[in-house]
Amino acid sequence: MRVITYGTFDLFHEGHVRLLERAKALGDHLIVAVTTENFDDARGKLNVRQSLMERIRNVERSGLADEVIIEEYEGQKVTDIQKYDVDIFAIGSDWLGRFDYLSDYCEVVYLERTKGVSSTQLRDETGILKLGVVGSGRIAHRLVAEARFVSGVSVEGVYSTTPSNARRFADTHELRVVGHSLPHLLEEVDAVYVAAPHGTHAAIATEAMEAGKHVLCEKPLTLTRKEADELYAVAAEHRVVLLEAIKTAFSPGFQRMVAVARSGSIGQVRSVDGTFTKLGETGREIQAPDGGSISELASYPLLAVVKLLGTGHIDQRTTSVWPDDSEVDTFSRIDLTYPHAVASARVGLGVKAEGDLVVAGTKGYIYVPAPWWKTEYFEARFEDQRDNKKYYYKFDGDGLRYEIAEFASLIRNETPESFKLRAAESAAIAGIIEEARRNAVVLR
Ligand code: C2G
Repeated sequence: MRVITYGTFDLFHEGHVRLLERAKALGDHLIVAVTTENFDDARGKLNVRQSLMERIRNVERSGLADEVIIEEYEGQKVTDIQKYDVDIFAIGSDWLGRFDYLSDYCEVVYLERTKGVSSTQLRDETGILKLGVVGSGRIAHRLVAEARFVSGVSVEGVYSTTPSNARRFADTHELRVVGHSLPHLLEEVDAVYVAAPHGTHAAIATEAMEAGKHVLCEKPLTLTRKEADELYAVAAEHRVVLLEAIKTAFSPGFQRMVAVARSGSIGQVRSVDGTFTKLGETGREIQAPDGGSISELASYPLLAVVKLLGTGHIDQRTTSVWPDDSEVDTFSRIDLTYPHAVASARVGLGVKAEGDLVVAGTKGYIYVPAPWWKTEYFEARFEDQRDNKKYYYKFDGDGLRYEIAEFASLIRNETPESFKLRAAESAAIAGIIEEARRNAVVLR
């Protein structure tokens, strides 16, 4: 029986070894295909640290491969299986179901993956970041799914105030640790991702940082400016990374849009208008005390505002629509005045509008079509249309992989702050959100 398996095999660890052992045991000839940088880039895998040559060498050194080949393009698996006369395609169970299409060509086997990369010796040698998840809701699920596209990050465990939810979550994602308490989870990991209800972020993040753990915290970081400032102070004191998970901030397209706008190509920025609306929300998003259009969604347009105009606004006015039968505001407009510019953030839960972003300047404007917060494409437009320019970028999957990659590389490089979202910018956003929720003119 001829067996084939594929992978990046970056920072070669015991999970890889066991996978290769299991694959080899399925037959008598094992072919291991190692991905090229190019192919990893095309399939949205981030932060691969070792070169193709190093990764191949590690696979060879394991002594488990009878043959090593290179995977360099989409669709290659179909060709390889036929070309190498393969009987069994084997891959880790984190890909369950994803390669069923190959069963037209050979047997497809999903092998149990190794839960976590548990030896600390390994961590020190290879620099794999062990991550724990606090919370077990929809966004937490998405984060784990996206983390497999970030090399050097291993999601090890979960903690939830509802133990049965945590257990189910750990089963779904094959996690090693179900924390029976937050301190228990913290003992097992280097860093946590906080996806618990907004009102609990500050307490959880503080406890984690005081235990010396890095924190990636869902937006909104906090609902008050004071708590946000305190959290960044705790991070500085304990020399850990605290990053607010506003995914847009870390995506390649959005960063480039900000850079183009701030490079002066559209002149001086005079206004920023961003909209983000959603239909069909249920659960905490539309429940008191922490739900509502502002707390759920304003982080995104406010991110664009502070990145483009800074944190020095001189006036803020908010208008919220808050229907009598709703526990929360369902549509809000936050207007900000800067010394030489204005900004408007529009957000809605249960109201649908065009979700675009327009940055107006003295020489031209930037237009980012909906969904601008998953920036894949934008245009710089001018009076003379011949000067218009289109910019295209990648935004893979849900985009959470970009924030995970940034978080991991800040930790690895011992950089306390990301220029893509500075502490001062994140705290300013918390302040604007707090003010908007407190002092909105409310329409019923
Ligand atoms: N693996 C594992 N246990 C781990 C980590 C990884 O069993 N703790 C397995 C994966 O399931 C995969 C192999 O090791 O089968 C290689 O993993 P990666 O290097 O992360 O490569 P991957 O991104 O899974 O590549 O074409 C490439 C393939 O689609 C998969």
